[in-house]
Amino acid sequence: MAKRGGVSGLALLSTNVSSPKDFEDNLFTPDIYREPFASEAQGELVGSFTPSSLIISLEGIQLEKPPGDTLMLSLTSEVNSTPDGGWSILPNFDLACANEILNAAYAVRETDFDWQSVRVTMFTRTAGWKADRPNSELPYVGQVKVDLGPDYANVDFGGLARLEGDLHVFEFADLIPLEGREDTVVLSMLFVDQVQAPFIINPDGAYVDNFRPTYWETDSTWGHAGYIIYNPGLRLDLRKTNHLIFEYDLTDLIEVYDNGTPEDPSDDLITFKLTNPFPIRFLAEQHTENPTPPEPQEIRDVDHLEIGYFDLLERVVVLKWTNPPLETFEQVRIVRKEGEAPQSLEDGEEVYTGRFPIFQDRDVEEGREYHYLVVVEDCYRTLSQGRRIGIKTDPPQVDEIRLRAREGGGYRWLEDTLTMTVGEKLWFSAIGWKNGTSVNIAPMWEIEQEDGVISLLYEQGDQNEIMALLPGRAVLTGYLPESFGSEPVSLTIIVEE
Ligand SMILES: [Ca+2]
Repeated sequence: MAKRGGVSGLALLSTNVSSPKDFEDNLFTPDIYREPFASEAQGELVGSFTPSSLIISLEGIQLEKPPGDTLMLSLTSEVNSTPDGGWSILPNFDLACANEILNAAYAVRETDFDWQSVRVTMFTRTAGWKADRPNSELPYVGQVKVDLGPDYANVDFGGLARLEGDLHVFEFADLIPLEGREDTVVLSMLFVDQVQAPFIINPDGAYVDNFRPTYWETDSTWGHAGYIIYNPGLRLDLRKTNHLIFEYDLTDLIEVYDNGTPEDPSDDLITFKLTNPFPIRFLAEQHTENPTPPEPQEIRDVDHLEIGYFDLLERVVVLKWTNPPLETFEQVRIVRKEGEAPQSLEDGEEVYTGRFPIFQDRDVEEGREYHYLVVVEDCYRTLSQGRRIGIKTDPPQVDEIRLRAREGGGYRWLEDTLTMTVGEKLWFSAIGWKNGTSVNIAPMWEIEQEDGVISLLYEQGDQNEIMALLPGRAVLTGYLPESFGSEPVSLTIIVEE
């Protein structure tokens, strides 16, 4: 998905590039930057560095065309909280050497080859939460690792960096030379056919209300917090080229300026390169096999290994990690053992082999202790030492189930009695409460009624829709497994003519 110094996953591909045009030259001018870069008071450029890692959690890549036809390329992994979906577990990619390519062949339908927009959204900051209890989300990553050499051995750039061996580790967001980076965690890049010159909607990273991502869209506006950057010149013809390449050129991406004091490195300023902080391109190419394997490299383990336990529509343990940035990376292998950590690939049951940096283990039961060994294998069959992680599948604990429905721009709680009229529909959601904080839950739903007064869309889920069918009275009950510790919740529904 990216390249570093010209060597990348692109080496695996032919040179049959169909798009896009060059666009970088006039995108970023100093006047849109934060100080001191806006007034060009950063001093002299004293060094350019190529990061060894640039790690992001990818929210998604979407193809779009008029009129509002959208295709989400499935690069996320979902934990279902209704029968129709749930929330996403976002995969991490190290763009220094992510050799995943998007197989866009399934984006091709009969007489339907042209896509006029690509949107990519990524997280630029490591999120503050951890999966510290069941049914809570796994953290996001936005991180840059770079070797700045001995001159900066003890420089932390005003607390922005921490040291990991010889590497300086930064939050991705802290290197963006735009305003608002302290609070901005999301970056969206759009490549749109109708755009003639690149532009940024909100260089301060502010929340954009009623945002229309593409010009032809009429009714699907949405809000968006974070930077939104438009680039021109993309029309993908997927008749001959069925792989999308998301290329992030990391060469000399990190710049250091002397801040007007060349004798003192401790106050130097560090930033993504000011000529273009986001050298991202999309290419559509035809995949070909590479006849020559890369040179052997020292094997490395996965990074950012996380684990979570979910008990919503089904019980599942989710493992998430970042693949190491190795040209020789082949796959990750995972073995599982109950009660104690596996010592080798032979010590337990092999449950996963693959490149995608998320594994969902659905073969799990409540109240057990599962341990996993996560091993990297390269194309020479060399194995890493492996990293171990474990989890206890204790059920989520809930004091109370609460129901709420959207109303205006906010919510109203649904308590005791709800009055509806025949033909009305109402979306509602269920939230677990434990010690004053919310817990994600997917209750089972039952209706007590004489005739078909109401019906429900789902038998289970954290969201649901009530349809009022006939005048009368019904009682809706939502309940969780006994092990969650919660009483059922009931709502009386009166349907009027
Ligand atoms: Ca200086």
